[in-house]
Amino acid sequence: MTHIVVDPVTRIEGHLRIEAEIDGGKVTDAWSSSTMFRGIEIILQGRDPRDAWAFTQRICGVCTTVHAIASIRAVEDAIGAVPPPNARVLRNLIIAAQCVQDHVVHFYHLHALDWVDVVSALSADPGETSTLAQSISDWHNASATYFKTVKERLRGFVERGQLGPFANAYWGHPAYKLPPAANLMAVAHYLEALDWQREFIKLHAILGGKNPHLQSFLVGGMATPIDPNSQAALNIDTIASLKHLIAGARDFVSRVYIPDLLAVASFYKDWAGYGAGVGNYMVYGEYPLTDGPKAPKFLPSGVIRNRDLAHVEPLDPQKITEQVTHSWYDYEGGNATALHPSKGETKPNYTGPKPPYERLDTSAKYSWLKSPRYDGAPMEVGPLSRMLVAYASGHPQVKELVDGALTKLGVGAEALFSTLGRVAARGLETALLAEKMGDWVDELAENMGRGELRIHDNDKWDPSSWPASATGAGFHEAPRGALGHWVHIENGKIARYQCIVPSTWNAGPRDSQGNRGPYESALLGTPIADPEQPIEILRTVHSFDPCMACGVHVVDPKGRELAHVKVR
Ligand code: NFE
Repeated sequence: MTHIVVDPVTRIEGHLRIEAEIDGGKVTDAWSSSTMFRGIEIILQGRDPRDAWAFTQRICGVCTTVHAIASIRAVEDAIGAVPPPNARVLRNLIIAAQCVQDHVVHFYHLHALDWVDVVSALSADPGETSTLAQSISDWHNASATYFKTVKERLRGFVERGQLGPFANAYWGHPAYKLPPAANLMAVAHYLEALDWQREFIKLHAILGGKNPHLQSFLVGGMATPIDPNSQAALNIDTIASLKHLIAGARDFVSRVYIPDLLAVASFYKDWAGYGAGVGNYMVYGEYPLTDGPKAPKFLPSGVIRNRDLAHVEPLDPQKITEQVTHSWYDYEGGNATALHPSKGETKPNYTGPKPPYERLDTSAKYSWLKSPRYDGAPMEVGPLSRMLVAYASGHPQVKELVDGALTKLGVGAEALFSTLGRVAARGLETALLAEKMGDWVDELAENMGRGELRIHDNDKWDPSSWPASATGAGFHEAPRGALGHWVHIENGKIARYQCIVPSTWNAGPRDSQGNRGPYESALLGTPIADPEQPIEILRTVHSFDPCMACGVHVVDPKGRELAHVKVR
């Protein structure tokens, strides 16, 4: 038996440590630990709830926007504000753009190098790469000359020793299966995707002033004026710009990302047999299609247990709890307690070893993440959960996309419960949203056309219109999954604030019953060819798209450093 430590896991946001037992060439047990602390809930106490979004949005620069959205929804729920249709549409566009850009960046820049051997690309024949590229897509950059240029550019990086993001990987590892021609194609698209994502996210600059950390959110609506006759407002020119950017996204996703995804997946079909995890999937739902708290959503909410696609349970947020049995926090009522987030507590108490340390004591507390549970059970959240709940709920576009991909890969629906399924679901969701965004731009244009220019519910802006004591919850589907913020307001000020972020659901430690979290479960059975180079662990962990930054904020309310963690 070998005990291995991967710390820090790179090509993620934030600080994650994985420890695993390897026996007989397979992972037999695993532990997931976030090694930094988030204190944003503490920072928010006593502040104006209308400002909370600006603080919470800073939880993360990768899933920028998401904590702002969850925050304004939580406060709106507490005070009874209902954003007008334009605010809903603008938010849907901002949320979908975030998801599309984030998923493309994840596939190419955070995850592809687990599957694509960059060094092997140097031995590719550009003519072969051109033939391959043209066989899977009609994307314009596909000539032998183009791929020759990319190869030379790559060789230049290597010869000058400027490998940058390509440095220190497990190049040449036997688990890499793509032929050199496919590796070169993927490297070319890695570089193209860098340019593409920078261009596409201008959509956020148009609707939010900048990216990351958009500035146009407002409790009760949005702060972006709409007026077809004003150059100082969102107008007809804006509609044209949005349409242009969305058309570019559809083009890149359908002609580069999806063909690459299917091509790469076809070499790694064995990964449809690894990485399933807890088999429970939870979705809050996203993209309200009408206004008000009961609005139907483009992606439905629901819970699937034990991989049973025949049953989607309605979601009941009252069943959500967090435990700290294995987390560096204390609960007043004792550490075996499970607290609903509306009653949640954030009392950090680091009892782990002094860093740097060889090994965590996983029988005790071992992570800064809490263990969220739904009805007592661990839940996977994210694109796979969203696609599964939509698929099992009979969502026509999702069914078409999922069935199409399964047929192309020649695998059955059970392949979805895997590392490969997670990667594929993210791509399919990107295609779905790039397509759907056009409808919201049309809705915005129609609203402008008929003089519906409202962007804000002013009735609830003044705190004197609020009850003295109010509680609310804001739910959102962030790129990495179900995100919830819970707020309690007393006399116009925040008395309690709790966030449960997607990566907490997925990367959290064992609970009081000893049940593993989703990462920990997903790693069981993963084959490890070489414990010194555990690329297979990275494949499964990266397939969730970890973001520990959502779990990191190392200052207390006075701005002092609370903990300094040095990772070996
Ligand atoms: Ni910081 Fe995030 C997303 C949130 S964490 S990336 O998506 O919320 O899982």
